[in-house]
Amino acid sequence: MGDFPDGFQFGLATSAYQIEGAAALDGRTPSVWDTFCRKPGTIADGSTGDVACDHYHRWAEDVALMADLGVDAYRLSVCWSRVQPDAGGAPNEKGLDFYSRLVDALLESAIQPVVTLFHWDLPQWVQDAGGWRRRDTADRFAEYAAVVAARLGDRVGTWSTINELFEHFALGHLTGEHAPGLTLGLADGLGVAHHLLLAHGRAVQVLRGEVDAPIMGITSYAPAVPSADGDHTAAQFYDVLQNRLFTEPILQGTYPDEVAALLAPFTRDRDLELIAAPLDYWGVNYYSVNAVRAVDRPIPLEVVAPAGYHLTDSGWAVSPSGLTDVLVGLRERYGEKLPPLVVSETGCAYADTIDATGQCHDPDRVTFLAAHIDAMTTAIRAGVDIRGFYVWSLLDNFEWAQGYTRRFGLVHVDFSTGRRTPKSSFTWYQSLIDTRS
Ligand code: IFM
Repeated sequence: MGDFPDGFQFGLATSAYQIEGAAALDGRTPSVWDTFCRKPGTIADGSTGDVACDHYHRWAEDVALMADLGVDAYRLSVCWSRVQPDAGGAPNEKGLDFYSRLVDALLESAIQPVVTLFHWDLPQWVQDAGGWRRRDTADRFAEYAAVVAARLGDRVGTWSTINELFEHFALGHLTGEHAPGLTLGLADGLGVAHHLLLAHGRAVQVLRGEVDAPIMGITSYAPAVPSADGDHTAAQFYDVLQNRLFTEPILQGTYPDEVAALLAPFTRDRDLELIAAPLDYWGVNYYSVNAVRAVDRPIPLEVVAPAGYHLTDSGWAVSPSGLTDVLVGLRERYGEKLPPLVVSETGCAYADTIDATGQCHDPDRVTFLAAHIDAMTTAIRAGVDIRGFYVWSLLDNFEWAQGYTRRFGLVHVDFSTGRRTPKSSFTWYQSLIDTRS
């Protein structure tokens, strides 16, 4: 088996709004992110995803890059408003054609397509009807899942429902840092959390009926440490919100005690049964450890960088051992209920530039990835069943509220020309995949 179990998959991840561009082409209508980016002060560099990496036009070049890299799998997301542009929900064939071509090209290059149905770009028409505050948005999501599954279901290798429910819930609906920019209190905001979970459950139900491929849930984890002595309660509550609020209902059909009463008004009979439908893989997105401090605001805590760590350009603390802790901790907490794991995202932002010889050297990213792969193999040796590792991301891309100011790619993108330049981390990952050690 070498350092990795047989069949272990190395991959890459991206998402639709962050790379596609072509925001008004072939019938696509705005998502909440198109709307949000247009509000002054929301995005650090005032940018939008209108063009992004122009992947909608350059997808063949991007697939060729991945083929050259040698990855086993590629995690992409589908843009809902490309597929169902209007409230009627009628499928948009041109939008579906794009993903169909992409999936075919991946398969021709022996790269398994891993398709996430929703990576935060809710159609504006769904938001206008109430978005995730409404329970029946889960029904709209199930209808959308059925449309995508009917078109791609014969070729997608693995399906995933919603990327990082916590971030979409918290940044989009509590703090307002992400689209749709809402600042709901916790009592209302937890309704959003429940409806996202319902949408996940409904999509799993639809996919089980339509496709014969494995399904993966994907959430993010960050160990939470108190920023100072008085912050223990805040850190514990943050741990509930990020690390348990979404995981416990999906994996064991219960809400954490700390928030169960607040969720009761939204929860109907059999909801939790639906949400806890069995999965084939559990995706772990991991970037850092967080320090948490108590603040006197409606959401009474905030995340800060912990002292004593190297920070990436995002200000996130680099802690490979935190990944081992998360992976081993999941196995310890959920035991038999935990499906095989996949590290479905990790990566780092650094200010990578093209040098005078036209090269892009990113030694900090190589160090980061090597250390995190090492941390994952420590968990494998401790007996955790881990089946894959996906780097975030193939390309430098639109990093949400940070716009184009954070570069996460193995491939540098010149956003004025679209030109792609593989970085030294690309060559390093290529060699790792080739030698599998
Ligand atoms: O860019 C994001 C991605 O969309 C979700 N996971 C974290 C990445 C880095 O912030």
